[in-house]
Formats: sequence, structure tokens, C-alpha cells
Amino acid sequence: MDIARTPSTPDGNFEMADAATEPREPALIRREDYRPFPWLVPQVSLAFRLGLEKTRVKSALTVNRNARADHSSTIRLNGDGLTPLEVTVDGEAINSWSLDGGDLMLTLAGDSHLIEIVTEIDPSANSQLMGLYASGGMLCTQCEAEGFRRITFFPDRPDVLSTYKVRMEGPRDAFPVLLSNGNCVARGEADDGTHWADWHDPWPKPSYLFALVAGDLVANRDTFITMSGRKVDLAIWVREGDLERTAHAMDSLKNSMKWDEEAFGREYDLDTFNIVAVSDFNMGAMENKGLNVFNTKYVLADRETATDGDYDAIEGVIGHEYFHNWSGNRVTCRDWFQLSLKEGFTVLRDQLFSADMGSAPVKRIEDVRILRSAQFPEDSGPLAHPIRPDSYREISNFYTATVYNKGAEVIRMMRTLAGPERFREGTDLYFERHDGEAATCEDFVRAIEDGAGLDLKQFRRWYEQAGTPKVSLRLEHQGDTATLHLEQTVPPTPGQPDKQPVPIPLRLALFDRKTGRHDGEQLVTLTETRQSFSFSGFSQPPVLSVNRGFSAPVSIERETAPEDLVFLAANDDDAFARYEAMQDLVVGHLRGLLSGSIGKAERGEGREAIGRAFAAVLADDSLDDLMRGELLILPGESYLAEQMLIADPAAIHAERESLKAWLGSTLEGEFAAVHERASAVESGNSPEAKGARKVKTQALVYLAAGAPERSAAMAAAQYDAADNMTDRQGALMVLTGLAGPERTHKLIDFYNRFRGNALVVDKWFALQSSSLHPQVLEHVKALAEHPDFTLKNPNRVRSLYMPFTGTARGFHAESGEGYRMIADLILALDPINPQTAARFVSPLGRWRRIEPVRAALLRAELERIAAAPGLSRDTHEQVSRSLG
Ligand code: 0A1
Ligand code: ZN
Repeated sequence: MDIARTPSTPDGNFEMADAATEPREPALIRREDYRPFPWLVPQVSLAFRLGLEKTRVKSALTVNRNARADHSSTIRLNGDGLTPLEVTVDGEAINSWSLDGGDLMLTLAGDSHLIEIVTEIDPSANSQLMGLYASGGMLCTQCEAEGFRRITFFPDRPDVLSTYKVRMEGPRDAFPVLLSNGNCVARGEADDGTHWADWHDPWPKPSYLFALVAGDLVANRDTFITMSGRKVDLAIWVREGDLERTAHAMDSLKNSMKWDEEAFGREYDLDTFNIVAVSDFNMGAMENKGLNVFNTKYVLADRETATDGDYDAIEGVIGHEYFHNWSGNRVTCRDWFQLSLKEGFTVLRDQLFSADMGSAPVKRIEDVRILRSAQFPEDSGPLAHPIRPDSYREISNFYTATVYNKGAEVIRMMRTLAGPERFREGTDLYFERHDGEAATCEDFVRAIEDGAGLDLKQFRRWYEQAGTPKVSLRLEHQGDTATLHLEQTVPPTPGQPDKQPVPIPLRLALFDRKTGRHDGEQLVTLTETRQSFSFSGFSQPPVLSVNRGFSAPVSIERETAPEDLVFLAANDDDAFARYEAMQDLVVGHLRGLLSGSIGKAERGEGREAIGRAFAAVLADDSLDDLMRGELLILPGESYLAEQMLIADPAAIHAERESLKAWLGSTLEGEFAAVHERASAVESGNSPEAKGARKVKTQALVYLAAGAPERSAAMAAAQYDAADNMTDRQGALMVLTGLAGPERTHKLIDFYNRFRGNALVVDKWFALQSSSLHPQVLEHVKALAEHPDFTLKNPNRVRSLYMPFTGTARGFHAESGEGYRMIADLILALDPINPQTAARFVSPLGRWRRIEPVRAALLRAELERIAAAPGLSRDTHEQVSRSLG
């Protein structure tokens, strides 16, 4: 869409043309329309005069004509909400500029120029948290994807790489610490209470990697010696009182640096590496060159306030951002359609890192659980898109589980096909070939092809097609041969009605059911719609273990006898496959009951099989508790809903809870014994202690369903005895779902104990809004009025409302009140923080896959949002796609 050009008045001021005209649909940006930028911007100097309410920015850009692009004498410098106060070209003030939809348009006569522009911004008014904003008295930036244009006019696109020099200047008392990318090369003080610092980043980078931070911060400092013997100064910057909670983040950083050298041959390339923690942040963290900015949630931890899960998440996110230094910064993206180039690859890298730091099988199971609960529903809903999307209106909406997590799975498949060593040759070639460039997903695939020696022609379809492939399989046995018949379908998704088969690498093993062993794992790759593979040497029908390690991100449809699943749950030597067998056992049972293919009279039979498998897991001495904990997790309600064409959330919830209650009461003694045994394990950071904490709370969860009074007493005791947040939060989670006085007492205690600690207060909100309590909806309504609740802080908003969207009794309440609550939230939040508001649209967008009464209610809420005037581009895009 062409926004009408706004003529400039001679003195450079401008008037808004047609300010009150009809709102128009935001422009659709298409991948195929990519053109290189007509200008190169090799150098940028930025001078900031910093203030919370007023920051003045003077930029100086050297621009040269780009010989590799179609030439244009006009240069478009993106701007969002900016007014140019001064514009000079080669030192001469000019007034021939114009604004086009916020962008500054200049005509340049020659091939090389110096453009200087002055802008002024109000960081304290920036509630979107994009660009330069104030957070608790400090200033910080977020520029990915298109935040830099809210600071100064610039070609704000990832294929324009520049070296940055930054001068920061501001009041010393308000901002004693001044940080930006790269190295600090000079600093000084003035007589008027201000001071300044000069930062130079020698590595060319796109504007989305620019960062600055100014504030009253203290640092946890350390050093790292790189593989070539260079010393790097590390610092993690936080508010004064938070310093003691940075040790784990620092350990994680040093481990990440070492790991990337060993696993991918990547060495750090600056003399300093700074991390800053901020409490107002839209996402998890940001990989700005040499100056990562983190949500406090992914930095601060001690045993009293952070759970084992929080510790793992910190390690993973610190790793993720650090790994971006190569996969994202040294090699960046040509355009935002290539986002998975850096994100999919970096997620894979952080997954491999975490696997190496802890339990690899447990990590794999956790990653698959995230994929299935977050990405599979995305892939089967109205917002489905390929890992490399073809179009968007607002790029912030494409930071998705598909681009990140499915993107990682796609690259993991290449690694499976090549084997780890040859894959490493591919990634080495990729980094070598594209260092210093803005690359594409195609570049990555070609480097893996060339470096690893693979033919990935057909494989490229994984980048093109959305939707989770379904593989149906049947194992036939005749004579001494077992034949595996496979068939794949890739379901239609919005804009992609017809799909082509994709290569699906399946790791499999065929077990002899007598010996419980197999003759080695095989890798078969299904490339056609239908294909069969034969295996000889089986006088008896073997038991098939397939998609081991979740070698392909597909959903497998098969009729497996429960006894085979029980066999695999007990015997499979692939930990993921064991977990999968437990999941399949439960999914098959619940799906059968919910669809009516299993009569209620047969419920008992299915439960008995599940109960036997659970009892075996509880008793199996060869399992460590971390793995035992995984095997005891029931498939989640969203994953179960995915298994049905049309889901009834209330029925799914009721049937799943009823199975939980049956297990809790049937295995009451076993769960109580596990709880007792695990409670005796010495607390600490060992895997044993972590495992013990995991199964302890799980035992409480089942007992809460099957023997609630006993569970409440045990949970209250666990809460009181806790010397760590994992035990305390686990116990409180169980109590929050139950009625009774302990619930109220412990919720009050928890709040009083931790009031003032924002991250723990977030937990307090989330525990209540995710609870199994029948009145969850009323609780959330009341919490929205709590003095600690604010729409201004994304962590707080997410902690109150995101868990709520997963509650059958709250969000999916038959009255539609839960849906209304989320729609009201979106409408209230959209003018404050559109990016965060738009993230709440997808739970409403599931209407096509939900029973008709709720479907109509969901649709009505989407339509109500769509009709609201002045909707942001973010929310508008998500709502119209959801209705589409
Ligand atoms: N590149 C970051 C994610 C990120 C994206 C956008 C942001 O703006 C609000 C912030 C962070 C990552 O993958 O960690
Ligand atoms: Zn990332």
C-alpha cells in the first residue's frame, strides 16, 4: 500500500495529510518483493543527549551508492513517530525533504554523502517498549525488529550493515552507567553534573542490533579466556539489590562461551561482553552485539526465589543470546522473512547446549512437549505459516513457535540426515562463507548441502510449507519379514491448499518381544506420499519403536496395541520413545473415550493398562527421578485437543482429570511413598535433588486429584518445610487448585514473604490464574484489581492472563466470560503495548477446532475486537487472520 506522500513546507515542517480519513489495511509485505537497498551506509555516528523525558539524538550517516542495487537518487530513511528537527547533507541544511508514512525521503545528487539528522524522543512515554524507553528510572533500547526507526531516521532493515560509533552523554547521578555496543573507548565528565562515554563497535551490524543502556546499575564481573587465549571482560548489570542473584547467569554465560568453541568452533570476538537485566521487556532477551539486554526473569535466580525450571530457562536463554553472536550477528538475515535462519538455528544450538549441560533425554522430551503444546496448535490453526513466511503485515507477529521451534526441528533433521560430524562441516562452511553478510535460509541450506554432502532439494519444502505432516503407519508381518507401510499427508493451511510430500527421517528400531532387545537402530526417510520398508529376520511380529528421539516434527498415526505400548514404556532404550509410549497409551485411551470409539464400560480396562504402566514407572529402580518425572506427565489438554478435529475443552478436561483422580486414588500408596522417599533426598543442585523435587510435586498433583485431603496436608507440610522455590511453588500450585483454608493461608504467606520481588509476585499471579480451582475466573477478575497489577509491565500481564488461556473452567467457561475477559484485555492493552496485546489473539483464534457453542462465542469476541477503532497493526493482523 502506498501511503499518500506528505508534502513538506519550505521550513521543513509538515502537515498531516488526511489525518481523519478512513483507516486503511496495513501494507502486505511479500518475500518475493525483496530488493537490495540502493544505498550502503558503511558508517554511523550517533550522539545521544540522554534524559528520561527528552533525549536528543544526532545521527551522522555516510552513504554510498550501492553498485549492486538498482539505483535511486532518493533515499528512504525509515521513521516511526519521529519529527526531523534538523537535516543536513554534506554539512548544508536542507529543506527539500519529505515524509512518507513516517519515513524521511531525501534526494541525493551524487554517489557519496554525509547525512546528519537531529531527532528528539520522550522515552518515558514509550509504553510499547520498542526503541528507546524508560524502565524504572533507567533508559534502554529494543530495536529488533523495527525499533531503531523510533530513535532516528535510518534504513531500518537487516541487510544494511554499518559500523557504529556512539557518544552517550547525560546526568551522572541519574545515569552513572553508560553502555552501548562494542568497546568503550573514552569517557569523561563535565562541570555541569553530566558525563559521557564513547563506544565503538568494530563489527558491521544492522540497526536491529544497536543498543544502549543508561542507569544506576551494578555489575557482577568476571573474565573468560577464549580458545585463542584472548581475555574477555564479562559483566552482568543489575539493580543494586539484585547482585547476589546473578551467579547462575554468569556461570551459564561462561559455559556457553566454552561450549560454542567446542561444539561449533565459534570464538567470541570483542574484548567485553555485557548483559543488562531490565524488568520491562516484551520478550525473553535480545542479542545486541556485545550488549545483550535481558528480561530480569532470565537473569536473576537464587534457590529461595527461583525454581529448577527457572534455572534451566536462564541457562538456555543466556546460551541462546550468546550463540546469536555468530548465528545472527556475524551472519545476519537478509530480510525478516529469513528470521528462522538465525532463530531456528540458534534454538537448535541452545537446545544442544542445554542437553550437554544436563540430562539430554529429559531436555529432548521437554523440547518436544513445548513444540507440541505451542507449535502444533499454531500449525493447525488460522495463524499457520511456514518457518520462512511468504508475507506479513507486522513482523513482530512472526516471532513464533513455528519460526523458532519448528525452525530448530527442521535444522535438527538436517543434522540427523548428515550425522553430527558432517553437519558440523556444513555449519563451518556456512559461517566461513557468510561471515559479515546478511544471508538467507537458502544460503544456509546450500552450505549444509555443500559442507555435509547432502542433497536437500526436496528438503527445501520444509521451508516452504506450513502444517504438521501426518504419517500413518502399519506394520505387517509375513514369514520372517516385517514390512512397514508409511503414508504422509501435509494438511492444507491458510493460503496453501495443496501440499507436496516432504522428506521425513524416521529413526526406528524393531524389538524382539521375547528378549526385549533390538538389532540396532535404523534411519529410514519417507520421501514419497506412500512407501514401504521391509526388514527380514523376524520369525515373530516385532514391536516397532518409531520416530525415536522425535527425529521428525510430524504426528504419527498408528493403531498400536496397548500391550505394545506398555512393552515400549518399560523396555525401549530410547528415552524419548519410552516417554512417547506412555503418552500414546494415555492419548489413545482419552481420545477413544472422548470420540465414543471406546465405550464408557471399557474405561476401566484402559485405565488398568495405564495404571500398570504408571506403577512400573514408579517402581523402576533403573530410572532416575528426572526421567521418572517425565514419564509421569499426562499429555496436556491442548495436545489432546489437537488430536481431535473438533474439541470440547470441558469434556477433555473432565476426562483427563478423572483419569488423574483414578490414578491418584489407585496408586495412592505408591505416590505417597515416592513423596516420602524424595523428601528425604538432601536438597541442593545435584540432578538427584532436582529429580527428587520433580517427582515430589508430581506425587502431590496426582494425590490432589485422587486423595485431596491427604494431598492438601502433605502440600502444606512441603510448603512449610521448603528451603527452595521449587518445593514451595509446587506445593502452593497444588493447594491453589484445592478448596480449603490452607489455600488461603499459604497464598497470603507467599505474597507477604515475597512482596516487592516482582518476579516472585509474577509467580503468585500465575499460580492463581492457572489453577484448577473452579472459581479461577473470579480469581483472575479480582487479581486484575490488585494494587500490584499493571498493564504497563509485560511480565505481569503475561503472568496473570497467559496461564489463564489454558484453563478449561476459566478461559473456556461455557458462559463465554473467559473469552470476553481476554478480548477486553486485548482492547485495553493494544494502545499501551500492541506487541504484547497481539500475543493474546491466538487463544481466541482456535474457534474452528472447538465445539459450536464456544466457537460462536470466540468468533463474536474476535469480531468485537476487529470492529474497534484505531487498532494497532499488530492486533489487526492477528485478528483478521484469525477470522479469515
Ligand atoms: N532476537 C531475540 C528475540 C526478540 C525479538 C524481538 C524483541 O523485541 C521486542 C525482543 C527480542 C531472541 O531470539 O532472543
Ligand atoms: Zn533468538
